[in-house]
Amino acid sequence: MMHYDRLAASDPDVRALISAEDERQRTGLELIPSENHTSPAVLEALATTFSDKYAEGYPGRRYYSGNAVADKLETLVQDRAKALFGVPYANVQPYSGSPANFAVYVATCEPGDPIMGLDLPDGGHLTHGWKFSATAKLWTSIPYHLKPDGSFDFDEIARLAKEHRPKIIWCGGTAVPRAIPFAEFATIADEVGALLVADISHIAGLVAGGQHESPVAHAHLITTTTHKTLRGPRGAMILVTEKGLAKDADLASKIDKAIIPGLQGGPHLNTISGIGVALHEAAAPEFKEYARRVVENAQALSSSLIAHGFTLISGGTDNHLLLVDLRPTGMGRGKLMQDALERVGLYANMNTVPQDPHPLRPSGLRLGTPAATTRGMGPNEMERIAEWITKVRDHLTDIQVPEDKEERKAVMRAFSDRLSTDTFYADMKKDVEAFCAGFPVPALT
Ligand code: DSN
Repeated sequence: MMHYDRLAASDPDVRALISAEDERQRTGLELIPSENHTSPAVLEALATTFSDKYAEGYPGRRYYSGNAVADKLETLVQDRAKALFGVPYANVQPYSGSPANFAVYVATCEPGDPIMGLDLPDGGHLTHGWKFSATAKLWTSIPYHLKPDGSFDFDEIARLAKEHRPKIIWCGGTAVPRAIPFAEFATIADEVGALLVADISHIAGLVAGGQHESPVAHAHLITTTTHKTLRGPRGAMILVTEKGLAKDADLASKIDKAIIPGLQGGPHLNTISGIGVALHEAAAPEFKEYARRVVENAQALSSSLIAHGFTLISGGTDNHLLLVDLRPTGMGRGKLMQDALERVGLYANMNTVPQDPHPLRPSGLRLGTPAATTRGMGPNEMERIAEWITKVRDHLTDIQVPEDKEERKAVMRAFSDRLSTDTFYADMKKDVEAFCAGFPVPALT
């Protein structure tokens, strides 16, 4: 448990908000698949004097003095990343996933070049060329899709790749419950001369823990955030594979230059030290067991929800996340479920379902098990969670989300009022709190 005595004396307002967030996390349950709880060691590494230091450049070639220690730190973290993922090069400076993905474009594309990625409503990321992202304004985005059964439509991907000859094909996403078939993507990318970039932000911890195939043999570049299944601080890395260097011997140097001076200034050394701690933890044998249990729990949660009558995109999961299709009970119900679950302390997020016509009022609910597994929960707890989600769904059956904007606003206002007055939610919140007390958040013990 961190005590923050000096912070409390200096700034009671911020201290109080940190306490409130600690309390929210302790008494509720993070089911958002992109979230996790870091170890106390990772959190301690974030709050150090490394936060005070500028280190623009790379080890041995900085633009500021006083970086002998920073050089050792960054080299250590690069080496850990290379060893964990089996790659010859790692850049550990990206501030987060979107800047990492932008750096890949800047390093490898000219403005306007064609690029391909999974369409956002089908589970792709904003930076894979979503039409409202700058990536689709600066480059020519050709989105590909999932089939109705939730699998990748490789006929479409191959057809679009041959037609448009993209510079980059992204594989990976933010709401893909099934394994990414890297070899199939590589066959298509190689045929058209594209760079295959695997964005493994969601599954990096599963790759490190042996629960998902590694993209290393297939992709030229790999990007990943460090705070999802990998359980580190918020940050990101770009990895270049042997295959990438064989295609372009300058690829690593192009990535370095895209990060700085291309897009970023000084790296956040405290974050880099936290990433180093997380990589060290992910290399330990216990992490393999953690990754195995994340998937086991996601599959247990899937089976329980299906048994309670829910429909899942693709019918289940191979990884840490599941995507509930709420359309059988009405369109646009993602926010209803998200807000009702939040009210009882279960944090999930509304999400589009494949080809969802309304990304801003989506019809899916995204759930994941990385954080619950970190707290020590197992399949029995997943059954309990599925029961609560089912009760919330059944309690909402009298509400439908209207197409008309004004009617919809009125319905959502009434729903919001009901969340604060209906004792159903207050009672369930107490049950969730009692349940969570048995599964401490590691940094809060
Ligand atoms: N926001 C991340 C997620 O929740 O998946 C992706 O950037």
